[in-house]
Amino acid sequence: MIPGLVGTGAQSLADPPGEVSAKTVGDMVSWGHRRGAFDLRRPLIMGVLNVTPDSFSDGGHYLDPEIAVERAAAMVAEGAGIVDIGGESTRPGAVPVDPAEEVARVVPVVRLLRSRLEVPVSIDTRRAEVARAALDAGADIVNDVSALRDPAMARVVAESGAGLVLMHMRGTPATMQDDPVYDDVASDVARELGSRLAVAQAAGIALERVVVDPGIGFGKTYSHNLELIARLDVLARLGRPILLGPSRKAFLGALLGGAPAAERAVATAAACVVGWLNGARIFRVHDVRTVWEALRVADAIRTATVQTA
Ligand code: HH2
Repeated sequence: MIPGLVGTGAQSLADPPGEVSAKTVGDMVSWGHRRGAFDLRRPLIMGVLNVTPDSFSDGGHYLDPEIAVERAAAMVAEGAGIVDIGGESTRPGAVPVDPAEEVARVVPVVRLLRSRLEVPVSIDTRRAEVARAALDAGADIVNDVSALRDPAMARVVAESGAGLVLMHMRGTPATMQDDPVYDDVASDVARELGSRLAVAQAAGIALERVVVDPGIGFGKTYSHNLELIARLDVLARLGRPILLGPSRKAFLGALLGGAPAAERAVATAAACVVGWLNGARIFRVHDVRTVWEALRVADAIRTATVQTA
């Protein structure tokens, strides 16, 4: 971690698209949260810990808080710098979970994890009351796949000083894969995320604490997902670090001729490496060791190129 934060945040939405300025690049190598800031000059891995019965690739594995915290410790040992705890599946077609049930799933895990490990914890939720309960139990970051759609969420984040992930999604998990259409997927996603950044800023959330995420698989066709990873430079113009979550998702299975979710780790690593080369800084993944190894090599090669160029 590096002390202090740099810069003030996003380019204005009125700014013409163009090169990312040197100042903006400075803004994109740090991400503040409740207990410090991440140094994003190196790839940062967010390990996925789903405490749900029905998540698409690991549902039902970590319902017992002791087992969940063991899994968190293993991911930290493998290279995770954040553990992301989720109590509601947002897979395509998922039915919303009652907020009280979501709180009952996540809070004991956040509390136990916080008592055992130093690693920053994010809470993956769309609901302000779940975020508040998790922050009270010791979480540091709110990962909101609906980008502040709950009207009370922005205040919870602003008041707590939590870090925030603003993810792009069209519609809801129940409907998002019903024929998603964009004029230009990269520009449309960037513009829509830009307006959510403005909402965050208007609510008093310091932009140094916010990162943006194109929402791989959330209201996107397989080719939209590929194009978004290929064109992350368009998203980078928002001036905030980019988080990428391709982990084990269906577009990878399709590319591999129908490989099941548990056999998509190398494909996930490939997507993360290209994402890193294209400007993503934080990677939300299940297969931490595989992705960490791939990013370690990619980063070493990229750094060598920069030094000898
Ligand atoms: N993807 C999922 C959940 N949360 N958060 C961010 N910021 N970015 C993502 O791409 C993202 C996310 C879906 O994956 P998973 O948690 O493994 O599945 P499920 O929603 O079925 O629990």
